[in-house]
Amino acid sequence: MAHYNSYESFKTKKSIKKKEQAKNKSLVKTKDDFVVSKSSNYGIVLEVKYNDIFVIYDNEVVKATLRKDLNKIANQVLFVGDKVELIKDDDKYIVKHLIKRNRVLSRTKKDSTKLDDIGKSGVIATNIDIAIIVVSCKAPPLHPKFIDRYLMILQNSNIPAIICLNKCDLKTLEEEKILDIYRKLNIVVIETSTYKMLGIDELKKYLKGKQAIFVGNSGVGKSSLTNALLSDDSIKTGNVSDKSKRGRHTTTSSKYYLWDNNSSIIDTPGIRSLDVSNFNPIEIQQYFPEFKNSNKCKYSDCLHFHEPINSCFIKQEVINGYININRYISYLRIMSDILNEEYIDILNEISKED
Ligand SMILES: Nc1nc2c(ncn2[C@@H]2O[C@H](COP(=O)(O)OP(=O)(O)O)[C@@H](O)[C@H]2O)c(=O)[nH]1
Ligand SMILES: [Mg+2]
Ligand SMILES: [Zn+2]
Repeated sequence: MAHYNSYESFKTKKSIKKKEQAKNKSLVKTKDDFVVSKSSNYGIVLEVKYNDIFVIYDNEVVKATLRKDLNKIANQVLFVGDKVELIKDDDKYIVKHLIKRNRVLSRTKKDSTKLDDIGKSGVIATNIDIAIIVVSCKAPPLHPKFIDRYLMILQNSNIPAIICLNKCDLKTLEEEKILDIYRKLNIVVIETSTYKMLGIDELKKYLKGKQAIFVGNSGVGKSSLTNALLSDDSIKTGNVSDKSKRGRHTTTSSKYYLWDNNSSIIDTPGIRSLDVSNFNPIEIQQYFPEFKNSNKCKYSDCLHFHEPINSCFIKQEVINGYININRYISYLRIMSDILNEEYIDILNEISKED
């Protein structure tokens, strides 16, 4: 059966990956006493530039370095949003301890709460209370596939997420239709325009008192929204280059801003690819709540992929319109990335039945 073959090849890929991970692990081994479970006196990492760590501490930004005996490069060990304990040595600040992290956002699925697991796993930021998936109208255009991958990665890291459609001054019926899919899944969708200052107060309501992060492709308006929250023009925003309609890189590393008491926002650079290849194929459906009837498929391990239509209840629900076709296409794309198999034939077969 096709789905068994796929699963076997997935397992082989996974064992190669495990070996690579083991290699990375040994690279970043740190002293056991570096991570502590709590501390009442800590600062928050705003930015890490190679070995310079910028920390907001006692209401001011200080520059610190990593404890010498760790013998590590700071940007491999610490990330924006981390809570750190500092000591002062000859007027210089030194990071002595890292406080155990919560809800780590990284480009790939990984247990990055363990320091030694991090390596090159692509940690974006830590201790995130809420993530705002920012998308935009027109430039760059709105594609559900980005939203769906972010939702998966975020849910996997236990980070609550909302969707923010920016550039709503350019909104058409097309965007409305896509957003409806998510509203029906009970995901909060808000609309903003930094040009017309629309929706900013609503956005603030969701972010107040939280350590929040903007994620999304470059050019959607994350830095503009950050500016709007800060109510001054301290960050420079770039223009989308008209030729390609793709965003230009304007923020090169994640940055942390306090915009109100206890309310902070992390602005991230455009993240081109989210790697979902570490996910197990059978678990992907748990990130698609509308696949709730998958127990009605003939095979209990049905991946709703290459299985015949008459044995797969999910495919029938797609054909009957109970499951949105765009969401199913997202699902197929993700599965195709994980299993390294084409999905176009599956779509063709389904559209014949339609
Ligand atoms: N039409 C429109 N353009 C916007 C809006 N917000 C930002 N932009 C433009 O979108 C481009 C990218 O914005 P930027 O904040 O740098 O995006 P980032 O890459 O996600 O940080 C800039 O040219 C902004 O002027 C908006 O609400 N409406
Ligand atoms: Mg930016
Ligand atoms: Zn199925």
